[in-house]
Amino acid sequence: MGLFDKLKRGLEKTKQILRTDVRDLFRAGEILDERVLQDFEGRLIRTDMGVAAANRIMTRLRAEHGGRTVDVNAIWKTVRDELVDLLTGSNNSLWDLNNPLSPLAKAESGPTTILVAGVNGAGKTTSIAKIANLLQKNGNKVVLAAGDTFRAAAVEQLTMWSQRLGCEIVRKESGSDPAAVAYEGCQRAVQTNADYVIIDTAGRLQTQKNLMDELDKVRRVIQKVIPAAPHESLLVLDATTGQNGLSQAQSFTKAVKCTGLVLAKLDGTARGGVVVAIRQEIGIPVKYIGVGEQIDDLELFDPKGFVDALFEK
Ligand SMILES: Nc1nc2c(ncn2[C@@H]2O[C@H](COP(=O)(O)OP(=O)(O)O)[C@@H](O)[C@H]2O)c(=O)[nH]1
Ligand SMILES: [Mg+2]
Repeated sequence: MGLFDKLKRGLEKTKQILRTDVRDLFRAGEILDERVLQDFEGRLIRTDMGVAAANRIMTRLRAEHGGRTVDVNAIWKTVRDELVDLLTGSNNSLWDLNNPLSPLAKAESGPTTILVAGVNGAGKTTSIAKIANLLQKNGNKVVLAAGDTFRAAAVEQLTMWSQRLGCEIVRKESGSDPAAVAYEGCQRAVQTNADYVIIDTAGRLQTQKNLMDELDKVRRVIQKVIPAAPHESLLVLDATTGQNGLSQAQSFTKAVKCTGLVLAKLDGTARGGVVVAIRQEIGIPVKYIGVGEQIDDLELFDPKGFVDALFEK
């Protein structure tokens, strides 16, 4: 099964609401009145796109089609266009879809540092392995730093990935200071002329102040080795947690600065529409999506491709 098929499966429920439930709503030749529009809004919200996104779509629909004779194709085009705009965000300078590394910031010189955070089980360590794989496939040398020192199993998990990838890993015994591991990871990356260093961290909740402070400490300490670090600060979200994960992510990004999202497990949810809600309500670009447990199951997020998949039969 190809990556695109996996994504499509993850969108099944959302697609079903959009296609089946809405099919009879707009009748060609009738006048598009407020009753139909409100009915449509309710269905949009049920796709997990969230209220804010649904509102934006409705505003545009009203302006462009309200009170006029229904042209079903034109209505769908408006919905699709608005969805693409929503997912692209305000800065239209989206990355180059032909270059899977283009969403990632790059250091002017020396190793680029990527710090990865999120709640427990979100998919951080797996996503790190996938990103490292992507970087290596594109000719980069990568060092991993096993900064989740909270659980021994986490260090083992990342070590196993590093062996499969054939890249260096910096690790310490569990219970060590994660900032120290991150520091050494950066040092090692500089010493070995690595292109990237990716720092894993233990799962944490935005409400755990000491753990959020710990993330700040990691940032401060790595800046002693690489002043502009972290160049990229990725928040990994579990797509299967839907709207719950959303509010959690909102507070998380308020507590620590994030430059991008990785939305993991999009293959495991039937409600992929949540991507729209996440983009709209968190205001940070979704850079990659995880569509499986294997090393290649990572895709560059493509708003237009995503919307096409949503409306494809
Ligand atoms: N189906 C699926 N499973 C994933 C994906 N990403 C991670 N996982 C699984 O989710 C579980 C937790 O992942 P892990 O990377 O250990 O999460 P962490 O605690 O945030 O580091 C593991 O069983 C992973 O295999 C994904 O994109 N799709
Ligand atoms: Mg982990």
